[in-house]
Amino acid sequence: MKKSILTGAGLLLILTGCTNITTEQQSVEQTMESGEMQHEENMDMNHGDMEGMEEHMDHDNIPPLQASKGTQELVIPPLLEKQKESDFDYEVVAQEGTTQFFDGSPTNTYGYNGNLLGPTLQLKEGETVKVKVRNELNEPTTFHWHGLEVPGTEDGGPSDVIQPGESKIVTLKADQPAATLWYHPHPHKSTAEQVFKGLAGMLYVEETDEEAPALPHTYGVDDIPLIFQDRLFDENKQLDYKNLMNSDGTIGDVSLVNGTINPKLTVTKPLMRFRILNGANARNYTFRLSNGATFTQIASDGGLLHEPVEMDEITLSPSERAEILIDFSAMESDEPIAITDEEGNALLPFDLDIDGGTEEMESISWTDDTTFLKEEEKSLPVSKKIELFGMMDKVTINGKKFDPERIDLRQKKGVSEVWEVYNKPDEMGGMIHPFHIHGTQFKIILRDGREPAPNEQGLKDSVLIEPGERVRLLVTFPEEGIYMYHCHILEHEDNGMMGQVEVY
Ligand SMILES: [Cu+2]
Repeated sequence: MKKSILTGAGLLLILTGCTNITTEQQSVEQTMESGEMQHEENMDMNHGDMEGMEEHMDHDNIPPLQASKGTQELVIPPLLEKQKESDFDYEVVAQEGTTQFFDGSPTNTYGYNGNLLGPTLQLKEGETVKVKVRNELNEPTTFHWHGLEVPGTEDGGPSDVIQPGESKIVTLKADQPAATLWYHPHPHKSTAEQVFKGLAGMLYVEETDEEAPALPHTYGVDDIPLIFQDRLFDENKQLDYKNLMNSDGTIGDVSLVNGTINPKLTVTKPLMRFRILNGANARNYTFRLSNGATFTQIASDGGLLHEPVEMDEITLSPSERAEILIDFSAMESDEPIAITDEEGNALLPFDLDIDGGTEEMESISWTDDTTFLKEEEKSLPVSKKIELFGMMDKVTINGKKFDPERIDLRQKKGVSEVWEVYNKPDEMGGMIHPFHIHGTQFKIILRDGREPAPNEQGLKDSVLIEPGERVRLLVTFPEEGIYMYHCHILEHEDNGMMGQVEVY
């Protein structure tokens, strides 16, 4: 069978490619000191004296998303084309534009190389490219490559500001397994607004190993990016962030997929691969299929899972990704099928128009002889403790708010350490914080003392942490530099729920 695939050395390499483990007791102890909790001091929250509590979103009462009417074919972001005869390979321009979401009322939006969102940038595993980034906005921005393990100088964090009208060339080396990553702005205190207005794009690291599983990979045909976002529009159909924003995370009732309102997707192949990004500022999504069918998750944030996992739903917090396969061959074309949210609202209805094809779900499998985590990785001591706490503008990490002048943690390049991240509940129970670390793809060792679910046994750069939950991560930085770690509720990030780790 053409598509039959089994593992081989390629995948094994991917899954074991995780650096040398050295405990380095001395540096660990130093780190413990510098990362020490200070939560009881200045920033600890007393709800009695919190201002603006009434604005705090009741997180059990999230405004529901409107179901898609299925009136527009899903927009597939174009592939970013390589420059010819130029001293850089790609150009990404942040610019203003307008988008026609509603009849007769154009909405002012931001986009990369266009009006809304951005083109998909494809890098091959191991490839090095030069990307010219240019800021045509009327405000400063940065270009952050989320999930890409590049040196701190290329990472596009808040210190790497590109002023209006300016540009620079960054060098991106995709020295990591094939994965679905993304890019977005990261300017301090305006990330949420710039993403809300439309800045985000997909960044793929593409498989080059011929031994690797032969997954559907025809872009826009059987390999589809899906950027899920919710948006709130004002009465003039504008994304007036300053008036619409909620400091605890701006949540809207309008569902966009790849920037398309009321989308549907015409499916032409029996076996489809979807690369799902939760690109929302703050909303968590749980995705299901409307007909109750299962699907197969094949990848998490940083690449293929240890093995494919059959799922009937998947939850993604902001910035998390999942690649899934849906087998449409057994589904009736007259039965309505959609990707829904947890309320059953159809976010992406499918029209089946399958032209045949030979792909079979059964042929897509792989097994791996190695364990997801080695014994010596599991038994490493915790060397960095992170405590997430607060809500609205009172959010902190280890009792502190972001200070660009302060290095919070230090870690040696190539040395694995265990970060324990605790989401400290408050009197109201607390809320989910998606925790993201730049410059690394980590593994989840334990969730509250338990092994991670099979669909989290893969590389991750963002992790959903429930209130009261304690998550242990095996973190290794392959490059040097200063990297952010932060809550990926973008308003929390802008409110200072962010720290810096220096990798040396
Ligand atoms: Cu948060």
